[in-house]
Amino acid sequence: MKQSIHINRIAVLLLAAVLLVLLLLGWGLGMFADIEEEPYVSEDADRIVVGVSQLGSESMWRTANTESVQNTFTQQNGYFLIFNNARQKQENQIKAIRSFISQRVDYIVFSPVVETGWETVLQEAKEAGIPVILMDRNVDVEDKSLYVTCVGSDFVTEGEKAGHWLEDDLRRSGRADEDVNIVVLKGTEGSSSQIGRTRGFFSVAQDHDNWHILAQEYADFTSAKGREVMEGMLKRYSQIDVVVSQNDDMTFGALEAIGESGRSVGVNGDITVISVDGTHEALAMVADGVINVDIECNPDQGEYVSDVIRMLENGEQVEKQYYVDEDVFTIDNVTQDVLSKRSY
Ligand code: GYE
Repeated sequence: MKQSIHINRIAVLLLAAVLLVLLLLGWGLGMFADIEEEPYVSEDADRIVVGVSQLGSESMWRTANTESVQNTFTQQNGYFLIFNNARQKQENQIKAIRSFISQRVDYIVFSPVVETGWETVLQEAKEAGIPVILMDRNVDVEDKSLYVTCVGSDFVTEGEKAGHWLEDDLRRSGRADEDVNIVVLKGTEGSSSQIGRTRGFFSVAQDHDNWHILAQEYADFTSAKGREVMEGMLKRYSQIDVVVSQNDDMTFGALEAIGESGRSVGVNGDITVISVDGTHEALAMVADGVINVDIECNPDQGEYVSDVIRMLENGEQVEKQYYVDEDVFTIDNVTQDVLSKRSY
């Protein structure tokens, strides 16, 4: 009797020991799975894994750009998308890119919030053998081999288009030789779109001695900041003839500020409004004569990036820069058809 109790106890202890070993083993395997960081590998082995670092969600344009990425890099199209929103912080983008490298994605796509400061992390991607595709904005690096290609807009041309439209408009209205007071709302400091649009517009402005740039200030591509900056300008300058706003969201904010100041805008108003992007809401205002001109910036870049990836997959040579198609919209060409087709 005594002996059988003893044997039972040994059996229970043995069972407990076996269970403990099994438990530790399972935990250990789980840990290794974490270290490997490859949750997608087994089910998604033949999909192309793309890590996308989006810079933020500051504007309607950006929302449309994000949607374009998310609608393109889908399972049905053969992709596995890892998406990260950096909320306007370069350090968050660097972190996201490092995590893409450690997950060994097939491609890194990113929209750099500013142009400078990318060498180290891009070098890390290069050493890991992961091709980097820039989307929307560019980087300022000496070693161009740090990225494969850039798909985006020709920002200098956009700025020039704004300047040339103003030249034509002043000529048409017989004011080509009159003094013109201009204020400029600039996007995120140090971003390609801000730098290029400023350069383009100023290259035209410098040919006109009668164009006076009263002020040029950063308003971060947001409506709230556009409103704040415009309010300040309206307080400082009693005679503003033209507002050049580097995106639609800043324009919306500026229009609120101008409205409150009692001044009128647009085709029949005191202040000429030049905007950039061409979102649905802004084009509706162009059609209503509130915004004089909107220089289109095309956010539908997902497909373009996907085309580049397909070319790389086929071993084809790609160009260093691809520009998307873009138009200029005034009251003369924003038709109902244009408005109904504009999805963003
Ligand atoms: O115009 C603006 C956005 O870089 C082209 O960034 C992009 C710009 C766009 O927030 O609305």
